[in-house]
Amino acid sequence: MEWSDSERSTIASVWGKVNVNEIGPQTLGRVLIVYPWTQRYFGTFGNLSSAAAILGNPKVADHGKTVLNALGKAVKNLDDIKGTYSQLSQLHCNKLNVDPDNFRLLAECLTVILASAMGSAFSPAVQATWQKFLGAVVVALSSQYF
Ligand code: HNI
Repeated sequence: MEWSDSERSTIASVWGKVNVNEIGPQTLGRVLIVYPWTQRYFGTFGNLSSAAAILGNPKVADHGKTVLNALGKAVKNLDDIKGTYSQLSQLHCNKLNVDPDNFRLLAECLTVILASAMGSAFSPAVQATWQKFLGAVVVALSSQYF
């Protein structure tokens, strides 16, 4: 994947506006609410019985932060996202048995949350670059499945 200087600075600038401790929990919570079948992977997380329970669940919040912190590694390694996520891809495939289609769903929910948090700063041009970035993340996380 090639990145222009302007794409690099857009991705860095979006990431600079992300508060991992807020956006992480909101994103994972959104995934679990909008796509309830994803709850099957989080059987040890306790009460996921309603939207309010999910958004108030401290394990969901903690894990949302973990996921977003891991996304930060891709932001800092744009030239080797695949290598950066090689082990994480293996883990999700072999140990966690997460269907890789779910990575796309999480990326989609993150975009919705960012659009809402950033307002007009999340312009169509910014979104286009951000989607390209998330697309590369999804491909990298899926890379060890095949
Ligand atoms: Ni994911 C664990 C990163 C998407 C289900 N996941 C992790 C860990 C990281 C991580 C980091 C902790 C690994 C470790 O313990 O060494 N996950 C990411 C990233 C994305 C992602 C960067 C997408 C951008 N994970 C998803 C999705 C699902 C998912 C979409 C399921 C719907 N992940 C899990 C599960 C675990 C997990 C389940 C284990 C959680 C636990 O603590 O039991």
